[in-house]
Amino acid sequence: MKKATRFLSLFAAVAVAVALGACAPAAPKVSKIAIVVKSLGNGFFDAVRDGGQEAAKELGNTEIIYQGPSTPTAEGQIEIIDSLIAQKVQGIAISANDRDALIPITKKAMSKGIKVMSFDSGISKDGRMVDLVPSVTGLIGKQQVELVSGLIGGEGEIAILSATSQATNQNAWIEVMKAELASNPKYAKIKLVATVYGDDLADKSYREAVGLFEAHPKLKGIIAPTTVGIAAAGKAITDKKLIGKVKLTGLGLPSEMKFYVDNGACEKFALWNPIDLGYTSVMITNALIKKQATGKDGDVVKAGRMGDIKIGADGGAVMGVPFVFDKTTIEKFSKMF
Ligand code: RAM
Repeated sequence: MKKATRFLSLFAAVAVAVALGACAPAAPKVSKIAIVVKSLGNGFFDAVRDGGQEAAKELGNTEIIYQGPSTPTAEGQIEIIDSLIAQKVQGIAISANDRDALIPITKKAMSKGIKVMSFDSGISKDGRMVDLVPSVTGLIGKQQVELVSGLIGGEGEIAILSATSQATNQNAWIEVMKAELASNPKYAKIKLVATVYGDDLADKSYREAVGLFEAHPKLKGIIAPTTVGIAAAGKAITDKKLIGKVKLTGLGLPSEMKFYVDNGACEKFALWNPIDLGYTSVMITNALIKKQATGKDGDVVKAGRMGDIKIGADGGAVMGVPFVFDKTTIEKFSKMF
């Protein structure tokens, strides 16, 4: 009898333990989201990473893996994605160095269930589920032309100092700039004399800027639609004592441009908030992972403090409107990004 009681209480204890085990919440599953950038060492992408980490913290159970090649090449990004597939990450948000070259590897990732989106610099539609642009491409391109025109008084020679020749984002903006210069009568007296590529490397961008001064002595303005390029051009204009002679605008980080706004090398430039861009990208990748969105036209992602992000045709999404910075606002924004 005693034996039977002991057996029963042991049985009851085991049953309770099993039941408790079944009810206990499963160990939290951590989503690994990789942010893959054009290249490391670029302050713009460091700010994107910070925004991504902020979103991950808010979401909980989310780990950010921040990676990029040392120079902005598609080959470097392909290697990274291959290793992310092996690491079994759940999502990848990438700023692409080439819109087409990455398609086979991102398709491979998606075939393994990894959710892939591009942001900033997109992959063509077959290679990702969503493509988030910081602002409407047409708006960015037109704003750049308007800025340079304002600085040079509506006439004279200008040049573009871009990032890499394969960059999806810069190439799309440049296409708009060229169309705007060719078609808008306001810009009839502005002549685009060269488009050069500094590859988002500070030293190469600096050399390209100096090359422009030498090749085009009548140059009045530079548009550098890259944060690396505009800062390098600011330094080149300063070093070569061309402040006031060659006007500079483009897309820059206030923290990197404050010096050149203060010394007059660059009176006005534009950008969006890269922290917001990283934050929004992680929110969208998370929504894809959690199957709250698939990237189809009409999907809406609840992106925390950025509100609702609407996915449109071909998985395209837009974040907001670019800000313009000048000496009245540079102080405040240079402390943020
Ligand atoms: C550089 C990169 C990035 C671009 C910014 C404006 O940091 O080329 O892709 O969006 O500039």
